[in-house]
Amino acid sequence: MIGSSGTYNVPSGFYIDWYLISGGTSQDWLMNNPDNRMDGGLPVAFVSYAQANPDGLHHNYHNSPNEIVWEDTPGGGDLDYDDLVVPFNFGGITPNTVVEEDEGNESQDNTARLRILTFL
Ligand SMILES: [Ca+2]
Repeated sequence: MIGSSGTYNVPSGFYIDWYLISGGTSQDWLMNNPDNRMDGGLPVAFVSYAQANPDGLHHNYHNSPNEIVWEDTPGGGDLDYDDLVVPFNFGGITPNTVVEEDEGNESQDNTARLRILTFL
C-alpha cells in the first residue's frame, strides 16, 4: 500500500490520535493480539502515547507540523523513525492522509489509521 491515500471527515471538538499495527492489519491485531502483548509476536499496536504502548516506548513523533513518522519495531528497533511516514493536512475542511510503508522492511505489513478519541 505504498503511496496510498485517503480522505477522512473528522468531527470538530474531538481529539484524534494515530495508531500503527506492526506486522498486520487492524483486523489481524484484533483477532490475534487484542491484549496487545509483546510476548506473542506480531501484530502489535502502537499509539502516540508511550505509556500506552506494550514496550513503553515512543513509536512516533511529528517530523513537521504536517508529518508524523513511525518506528514500527517492538522494543524500538533501529530507532530511525522512517518505517512509516504519514504526511497529512488539516488546513482544509477535509483532512488528507497518505500512508507509505518502509521500503527497507518489506516483510512487514503495517497499517496506520486515524483513531478518534472521545472524552466525556
Ligand atoms: Ca525502523
